[in-house]
Amino acid sequence: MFGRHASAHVAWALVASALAGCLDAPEPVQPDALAMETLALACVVLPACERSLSGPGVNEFSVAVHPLDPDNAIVTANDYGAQENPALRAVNRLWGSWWFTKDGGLTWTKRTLPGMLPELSSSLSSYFFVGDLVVAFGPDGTAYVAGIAYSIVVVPGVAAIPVYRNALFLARSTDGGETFSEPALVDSYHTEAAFHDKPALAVDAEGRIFLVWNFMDQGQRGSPGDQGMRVAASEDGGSTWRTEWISRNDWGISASIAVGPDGAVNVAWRAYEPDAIRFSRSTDHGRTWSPTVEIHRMANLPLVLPNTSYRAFALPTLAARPDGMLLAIFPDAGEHGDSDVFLARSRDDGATWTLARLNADGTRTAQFLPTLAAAPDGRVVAAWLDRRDDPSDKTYHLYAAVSDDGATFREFRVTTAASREAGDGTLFIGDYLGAAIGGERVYFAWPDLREDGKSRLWAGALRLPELPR
Ligand SMILES: [Ca+2]
Repeated sequence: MFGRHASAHVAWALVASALAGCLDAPEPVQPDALAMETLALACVVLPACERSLSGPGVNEFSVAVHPLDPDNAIVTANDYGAQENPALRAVNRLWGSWWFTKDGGLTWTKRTLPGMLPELSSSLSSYFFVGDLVVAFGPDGTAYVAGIAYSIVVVPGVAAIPVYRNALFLARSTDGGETFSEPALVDSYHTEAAFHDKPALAVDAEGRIFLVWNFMDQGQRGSPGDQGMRVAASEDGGSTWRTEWISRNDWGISASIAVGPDGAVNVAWRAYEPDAIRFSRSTDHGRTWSPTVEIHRMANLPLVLPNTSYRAFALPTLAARPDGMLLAIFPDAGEHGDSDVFLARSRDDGATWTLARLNADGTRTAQFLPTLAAAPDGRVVAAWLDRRDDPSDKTYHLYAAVSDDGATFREFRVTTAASREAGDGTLFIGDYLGAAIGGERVYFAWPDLREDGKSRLWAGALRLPELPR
């Protein structure tokens, strides 16, 4: 999601949170009976369970696993670490990179999207910033990476009128992430008023590609209410797209897609008016969408967590089990007002949801940036950043929880060392992290501050049979 370079949009989000809190402040949610036990996991005996993959300035991770080769996984990220390089800083570029492994997470290789250096021609060359990369595999093992590209440019001959340029793009890989095709633009706008943000990407069992994002138009071009969640669907590998609204006149952000066992496309997102997690569903491959369902009305969780300077958006991740159960994970203020991780489950295609707190610690520390992944056999793994081990509520570990049935979870700590306290007041650790399951492996990618208080990409893989049972 846009980071430090879109302050106006961040301000929107802040204002939205504050307004929603004033107008409608529901009671903190009460957990239902979700069985949970906390167990220790000896990460040190699993050689691929934590690896530092980057220098500082890398954040916002997406993970996908090859459906036919669980040793092959791809992680994507905002590679703001490019600013550590004086040559790249000179051309004022913030770009995106990906890392791939073909040995189950023991070794990773980094590649950067084309177009970062202006002299290297690419469809992205005319943009200054690339971000919010998201990765997914299709059923045949083709990998896709999508993201947003944007810039403010001055049109020659039209004085100094800035034109906001913003696009969604998609690239594909047929070699497990070693190379990606030239990115193709899926949708683009040239106006100060419109902005695409935070795409989600999914491929169904027939190879159809779905890209969902939040479209914002501040009203100079279209009607004041011309914003909401949009979907682009492709049935030919990304050559052509059909674009529809999922919701309109709906101020939201950060969609998550889960294709169900029946082929239905399920989408959840964070809405701001009112402050809620919302849901819609398509049973015709993205052509039409159900009326919006509210999964959960948010309590008053501050955007910036106490005791640290980094923001932690309350964003949902959606997953579908093979029995049709839908699960949505997101943080919210718990019984004591601190941040907790909640899991909402639906057994009726998203019509109704039951809510439970997932983290089972007895502290009042923050649990935040949760994500969720479901395996074809029905197992579910959740992961989040967790400060329970630091009584001062400043440093965090990566925690995870595994379930066979979506109802009974066993939580455990993944990392062997805590993050350090954030190095400075401007730290941006990203708005989300990643997890994905393939075969017997679950991969995680998270922002880690343990080395020097700066955020780096760490990734790891665990074998599902070795997780607590
Ligand atoms: Ca908490």
